[in-house]
Amino acid sequence: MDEIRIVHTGDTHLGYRQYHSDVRRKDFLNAFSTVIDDAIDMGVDAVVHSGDLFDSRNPTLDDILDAMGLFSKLQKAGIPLLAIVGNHESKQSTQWLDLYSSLGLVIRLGNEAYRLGEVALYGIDSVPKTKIPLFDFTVFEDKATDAKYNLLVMHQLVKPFAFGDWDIKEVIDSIPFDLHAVLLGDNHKYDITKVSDTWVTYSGSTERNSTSEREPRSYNIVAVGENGIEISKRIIPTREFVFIPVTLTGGPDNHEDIFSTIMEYDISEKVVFVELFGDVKAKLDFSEIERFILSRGALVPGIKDLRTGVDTLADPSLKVSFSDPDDVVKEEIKKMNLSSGGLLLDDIIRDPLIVKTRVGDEAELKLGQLLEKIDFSQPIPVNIPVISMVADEETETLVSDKGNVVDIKVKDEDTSTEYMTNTVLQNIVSESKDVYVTEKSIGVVPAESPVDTDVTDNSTKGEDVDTSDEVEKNKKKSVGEGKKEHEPVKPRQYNLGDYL
Ligand SMILES: [Mn+2]
Repeated sequence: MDEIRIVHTGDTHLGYRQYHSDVRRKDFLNAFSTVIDDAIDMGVDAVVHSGDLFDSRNPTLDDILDAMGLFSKLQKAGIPLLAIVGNHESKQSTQWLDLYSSLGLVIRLGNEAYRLGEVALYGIDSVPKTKIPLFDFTVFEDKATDAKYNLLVMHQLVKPFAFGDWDIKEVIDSIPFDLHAVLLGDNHKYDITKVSDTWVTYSGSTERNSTSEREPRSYNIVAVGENGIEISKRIIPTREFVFIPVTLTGGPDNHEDIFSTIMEYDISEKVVFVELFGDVKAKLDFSEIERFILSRGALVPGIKDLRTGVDTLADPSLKVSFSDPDDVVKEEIKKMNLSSGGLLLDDIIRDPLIVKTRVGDEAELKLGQLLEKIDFSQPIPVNIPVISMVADEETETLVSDKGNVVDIKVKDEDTSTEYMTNTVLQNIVSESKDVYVTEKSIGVVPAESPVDTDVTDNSTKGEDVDTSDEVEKNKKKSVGEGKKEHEPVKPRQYNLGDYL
């Protein structure tokens, strides 16, 4: 048979403005572009993309056009791009890949074989962790072809690799025909092994999505020929990350020690992290250190305070620093009166120990545990401090004749922040003649806040939690109800957010 050569890449995360840097966003595009150029130079038979094309399910128009530009290059070179959907760009039904597919730029892999000579390729889009046990392998029944080799593309964390949710052996054994290789995305770390004579490999991400991705980035070249399958790794040149360890000794001038250590490194145009160890009592001005790193020509300055016990020190001058906006965020979050579910999600998203690809699973797990503790037969728990009501012309009260839904705009006197509350009155209230507001105000949303962490049952669907669409809908709903002031309003359904 003629040799078939395939470039296997994935986790390109186009549109990721890492460290809020537009240059980093460009880096992610450049890395993928390098892979595409290599594929064209090598004249391979296909490029396989194993998911997470975009960093977000809502990429910008620039991201969409950037991707289209790369895909057009491949198309002009006559190289098909075969792809599956990852967890990051996954939409409810129609996918971004469908847009490119309708333009003839991408072929979505699924349970129908895509043939390249003696090679048949199949794909399984990213499956949320909770749906893995329910996966229906019968969709692959009668889908075998006379191809000599079968390749499956997936976007999943699999065993026997670390953090695996799905045992790849189960997949190999359950597909009703022989698989010769499984080409994977999701784990950003290159890896390869053989499971029951089947190659199983991660190409790795094309750019560093976090400081934990220290190894050089890479893609795979899969060569399928008379002698079987050979998989080799190619390194992608990407922007350098420099880690500068500094052990503070308690000497008179900590900053000078740090600066002189930084001077020993070439950090020009690089992403630079100073890692602090040693004397926990050393007083430091992080913003000054960051300014110094930038003055030496670095692209991104960062400080990792790895001194043990630094968090437990009482000295506030150590805790508060300009360079640590997390502290400011914490303060602001306190003021937002988030529900316990909202706080939990916030914690997970900000936890530096939870890698981005795990956020969805972690949220699902922790919210699940929270849900198990809640007795839904009980009235909604009060977990929001009562905000004093201001009865002036700015206060709008909308009550139906039946009177069990009230939307009230209230003002927090301390902060003069306006809130819209969806206040559910208990039945006893609606049955009495006097309509009054109970203290069971729930789901308090700052009226002008662009960010919302109100948890609805939809947001527990797993993977990346993105409730922004939901928020918009809720806001519109509130406005809509406002217009029909005197029409009866339907009783508000409790949702999970009310309980969390
Ligand atoms: Mn990814």
